[in-house]
Amino acid sequence: MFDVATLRKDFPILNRTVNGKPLVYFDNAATSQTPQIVIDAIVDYYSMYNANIHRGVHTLSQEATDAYELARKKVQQHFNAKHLYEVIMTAGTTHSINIVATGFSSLLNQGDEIIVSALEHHSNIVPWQMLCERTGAILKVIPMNEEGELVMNAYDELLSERTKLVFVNHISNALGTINPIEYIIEKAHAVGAAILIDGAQSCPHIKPDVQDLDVDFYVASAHKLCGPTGVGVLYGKEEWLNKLPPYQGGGEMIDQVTFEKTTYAGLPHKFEAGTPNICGGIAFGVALDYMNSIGFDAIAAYERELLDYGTQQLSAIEGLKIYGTSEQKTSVISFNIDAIHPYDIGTIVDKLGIAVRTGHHCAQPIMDFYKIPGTVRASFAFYNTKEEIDLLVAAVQKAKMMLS
Ligand code: C6P
Repeated sequence: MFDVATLRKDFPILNRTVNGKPLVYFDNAATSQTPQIVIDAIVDYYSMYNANIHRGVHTLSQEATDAYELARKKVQQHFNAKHLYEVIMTAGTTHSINIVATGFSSLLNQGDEIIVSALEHHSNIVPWQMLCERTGAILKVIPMNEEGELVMNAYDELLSERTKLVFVNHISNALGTINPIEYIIEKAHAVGAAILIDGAQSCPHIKPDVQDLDVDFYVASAHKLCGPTGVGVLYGKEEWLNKLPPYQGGGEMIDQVTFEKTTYAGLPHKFEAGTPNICGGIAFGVALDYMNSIGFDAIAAYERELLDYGTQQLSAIEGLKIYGTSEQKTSVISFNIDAIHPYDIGTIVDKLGIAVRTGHHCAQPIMDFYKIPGTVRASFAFYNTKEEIDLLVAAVQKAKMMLS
């Protein structure tokens, strides 16, 4: 039974005030809040078994190693990866993408083509541009339409035997559009291209099944789904991870080291040089357990209600324009009012205790498409309520009055 009032009690931060008002946290697409059970796991790690992993025979190191590897197992189960060693623990989505983009330097030739989409976050644009600079590959872009959807027949036309890689986000961070990734994956494979899906924004709302999707790489960050910052996942199919060279050299990623030659460890350690974010990894596993205990179907259904209510209420404000109006979208509302600058609205609603993100949301090409400097973005999570949306609507109305 999904009960938002009960769930809210899991999040201590939701009890605080900001500028003398109860906090209304609508910046969930930037980072989600942390339930007590995840905070407890972090405290427990540093209080009871803080030690380096995979290295020591002592009890603390064994306990930390077991807890960290259990977290990897939870990630494997959550994403339904076929093998445990296909789960690379990383510092987050950006790190995961860079491992793949750097690795492909040795697999691409001049004139090969890479396809990204117009809806990407800078994390899924810049590493591929850098890859093109290194290899002479050419970047192609799937265009978007006014509703903030990708134009699929244009994608079909971009694909050819020259296409080696396709990179698309599952859900757009700036607009909330859910992209048709099943179609995108199938078409990429039909021309023999590898495909990476950026799941940074989908993972808080959807439980992806990487085997069912038949995706080559899927990446995500723990902090978007109730986990800590600085930890994330790179899922890769075994065959692709074996083809890619290591990203960084260092401890734990080796088999044998001599000054003449070094051989590398197998998967997943080949991509995990140095001491990882041990505590973060363990807490990531706990966060996944927490989200799964609520259930992603229940989360998606409730967030859809919030999205529909928020869209209806905000649309009623005269002069307010919502960017991203696809039927297939998640609980993100990006908007502007007349010519008022989004920062000004964001600053006023913050004075009323409401946290939204303003600006280009690390997705400047989307802002260029709409010819705007940025938007106000309210992004809802399963612990938000319709009453909080009412407070946002009132605050935006007030901001409009003050700034018009
Ligand atoms: N988007 C937002 O406010 P990191 O920072 O590595 O955890 O995630 C990067 C990233 C990659 N792809 C997408 C689709 C994203 O949304 C993000 C992070 C946040 O929209 C912070 S910029």
